[in-house]
Amino acid sequence: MHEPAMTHLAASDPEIAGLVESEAQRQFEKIRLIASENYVSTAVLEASGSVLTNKYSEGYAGKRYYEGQQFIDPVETLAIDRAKAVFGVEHANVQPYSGSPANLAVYLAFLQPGDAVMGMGLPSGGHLTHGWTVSATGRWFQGVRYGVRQDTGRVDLDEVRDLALQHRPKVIFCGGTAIPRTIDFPAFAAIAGEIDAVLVADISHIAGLIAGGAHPSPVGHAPVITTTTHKTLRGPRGAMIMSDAAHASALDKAVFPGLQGGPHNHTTAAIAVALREATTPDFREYAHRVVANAKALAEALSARGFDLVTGGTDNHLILIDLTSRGVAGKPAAKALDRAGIELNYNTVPFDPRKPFDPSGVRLGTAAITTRGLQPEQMPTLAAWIDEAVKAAGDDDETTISRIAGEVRDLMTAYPMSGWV
Ligand code: DSN
Repeated sequence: MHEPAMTHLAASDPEIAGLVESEAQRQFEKIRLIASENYVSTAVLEASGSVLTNKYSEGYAGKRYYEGQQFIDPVETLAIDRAKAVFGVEHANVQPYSGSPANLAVYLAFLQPGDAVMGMGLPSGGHLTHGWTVSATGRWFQGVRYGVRQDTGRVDLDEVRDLALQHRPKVIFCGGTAIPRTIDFPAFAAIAGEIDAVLVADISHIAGLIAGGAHPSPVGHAPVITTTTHKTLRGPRGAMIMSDAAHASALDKAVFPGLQGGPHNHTTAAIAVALREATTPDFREYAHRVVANAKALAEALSARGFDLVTGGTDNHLILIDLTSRGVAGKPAAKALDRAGIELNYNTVPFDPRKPFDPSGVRLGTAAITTRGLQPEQMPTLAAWIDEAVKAAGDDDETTISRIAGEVRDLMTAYPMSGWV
């Protein structure tokens, strides 16, 4: 059952309580390979569900537009100080509601509508808010998009430099949502330096790996860093913007009053708790095991003939091109979900199919590592994925149900925060 227990919710709204309870059980029983998801600690859950949700506090510590900030100011200050210590930055803003608003604040701070902004194209692994066509960032700004090399699946830094020199964007984003390889922050910084652009490292996916020393840090290369707090960093749904001192004021003004009203104080407290957890030796070990699990899973999938974009992974994320298996990403993802293995269908670079029915699936090991799975278990996961993808092509529901039972047997042996 859900922990903390939801006795009041069950009494006042059994319908919602029942759905929350069922979702908690679903999370407990499944192998969660969605690369952007994780399980927070019970301490983070408690902070998220606290009375801090009742308080308005537009402004910043010591300069608010509402009274009664005696305890909110220290909560936000602790979150800021911990972010600065964990990532080694001069400034942190912990108020953005999520990753997209954090990135929008960057536009407001440094660009005028119509200005050029450069980021990785969505089909290559970038994010909507890095100037992609359908996003406000691509409609109101001139989006310049770099991709990956067709032969390697990796960022083509020569193309990045050529496009930068040609379009002279004021802001360059590096990072994205489906990048299985280490981001070369110094190389991006050198290109941004040539045209005097602000380099923004969106580390949403890899923030926990950076905090735990399992991925190089952008600090010292990117003067502005945006991140969500709920992926590998294992905090609540939220975001932060970090920067050098020179960009602090522009970014703070862009977040409030530029884009947002009152910060979500319960989320700020939960971010502070997660950042404290990220300083522990356990978290360091966790970050390295996330990568070890991803490498072991990538190896086991390759051995079974799966085509991995870039041939493997350096981080928590694996992108599979299913073209050679004769099954598209969406039916494969749906069959895997029925088999108890949760992931998302995803475009692969140069995908001839549409984003809503693409050729690939995306996997990540942050959540299963939190549950305690180890590299030795990855061949078993790869075998289940292999069987389920085959079964998807053969409409073989018997195999899918058998795997679902085996997955449940495995996962219910591993504790989950939020479930007892
Ligand atoms: N939805 C996030 C992800 O899954 O990577 C990006 O916004």
